[in-house]
Amino acid sequence: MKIGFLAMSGVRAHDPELLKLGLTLPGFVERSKVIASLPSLGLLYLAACTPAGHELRYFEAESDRSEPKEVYDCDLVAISTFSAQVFEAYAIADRLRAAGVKVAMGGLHVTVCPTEAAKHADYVIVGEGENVWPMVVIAARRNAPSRTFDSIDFPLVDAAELPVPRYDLLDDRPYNRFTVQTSRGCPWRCDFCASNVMLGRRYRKRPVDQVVRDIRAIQELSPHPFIEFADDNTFVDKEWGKELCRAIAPLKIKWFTETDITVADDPELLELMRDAGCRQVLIGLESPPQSPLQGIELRANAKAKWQPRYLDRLRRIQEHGITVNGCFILGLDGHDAGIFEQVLEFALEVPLFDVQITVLTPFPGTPLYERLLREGRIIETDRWDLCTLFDVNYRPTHMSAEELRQGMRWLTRGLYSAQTTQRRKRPFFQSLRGQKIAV
Ligand code: B12
Ligand code: SF4
Repeated sequence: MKIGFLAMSGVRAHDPELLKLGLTLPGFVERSKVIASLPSLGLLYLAACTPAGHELRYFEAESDRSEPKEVYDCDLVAISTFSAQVFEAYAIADRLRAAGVKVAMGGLHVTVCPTEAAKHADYVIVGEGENVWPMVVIAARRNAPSRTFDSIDFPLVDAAELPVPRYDLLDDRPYNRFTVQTSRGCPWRCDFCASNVMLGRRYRKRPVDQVVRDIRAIQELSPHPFIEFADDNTFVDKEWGKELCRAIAPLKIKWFTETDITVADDPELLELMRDAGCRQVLIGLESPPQSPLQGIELRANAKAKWQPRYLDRLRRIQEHGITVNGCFILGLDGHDAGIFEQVLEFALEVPLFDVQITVLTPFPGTPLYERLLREGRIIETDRWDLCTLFDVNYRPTHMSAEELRQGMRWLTRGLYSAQTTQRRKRPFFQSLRGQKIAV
């Protein structure tokens, strides 16, 4: 069979004023350009797990979000879904099926909404795909009737047995960054989190030599790649993290990852990260004031416990020559209209090299979504296209939805103007003078 893997990249947002701001503010535009061009790691893993004897092609949806016409030459097309793009994905799936192409859909969104997805796909896959995908390919080849496959009925994906993702299928597309996974899942459980933790399997780390193997495979295609680790939380296990840094240091790559703030508690780890090429860590701080953090991490109230030492921990990371991208969620329960100024002040006080602001987003399948639904606080149900992290679709507790939208725009202007961006970034560069690090 000819099998196509169709990725739907790019960023999504609906708020017209925010979009307008995004097109003009320097800090905002830089990050959007960087992330908009990441390939789909999930699909590259599936390609690597495809039984032999099939012809494989990787496609990106066009910039107008339509499917490239070559995809109609395939017998089976795999589509990966996030909530924000799922309606676009369903429309493409409907067109492909009408033309006689079989469609398989998986990913974070259909994992939590499989019944909805079954109206648009021949095969729906719940959870991690690697062990299920070969059965889907066999089903398609036999023309087996439509069905849903649940990864829970298959062995747990062994993190030590993952193949090299088929980066080679990316051909000579102009990607400026590549993704690699060093771990899957996260031991914490924040009520709003819609990351890989949604796939329902436990936290697993990969053997470091296999991470090295995957990076080397990328270097064969692109000698000086910038790597984004597509992990939920890389440095949960500090000793394994040190092993990882020692192993990747000789590869001379630059990389970025997502981790929690406890990474700051181990100076030896920070040194090893810097020497191994870590340029930035993205950390979910969520809220400068502590009380809105109470209870949002459901296992040990970890986020509220970490908050009192935010300032010194963030400074320590940046003093080690690693920039921090601090993420804040606006509109948590308890946030009032003062939160926008508090975030701006905090970002300048650290000062944070990069900042990401998003609005609280009830992704389907999360405890947050269930709670807001119960409390009658979702404004429009089933509007998955609004799950962009930038569009407000719920009623906050201490301000109106409109105040939250306005505040988001105000803070966007405040944080990303040329002047504030310079105030946030310059101290980092100044502190590097005399040190051996180049960013
Ligand atoms: C890299 C990334 C991107 C890349 C995606 C590139 C691409 N073409 O896929 C870019 C930068 C484009 C991106 C964009 C967006 N992203 Co993003 N992104 C991530 C990130 C950091 C890593 C994802 C990843 O690579 N995971 C690793 C792979 C191996 O896992 P996976 O994709 O889930 O695939 C596995 C299974 O799901 C399954 N599977 C997946 N697809 C399929 C298909 C079939 C047929 C089968 C059988 C199985 C299967 O098998 C795979 C292997 O086990 C995550 C955060 C995180 N740490 O996870 C956020 C994340 C996925 N993004 C998120 C969001 C919100 C967005 C945006 C809406 C942001 C915006 N406003 O624009 C857009 C979405 C628009 C779009 N184009 O889809 C949310 C999604 C939440 C949700 N449930 O929908 C996440 C979880 C971040 C977060 N915590 O909020 N993102
Ligand atoms: S620490 Fe991050 S990845 Fe882990 S559950 Fe919380 S938000 Fe999700």
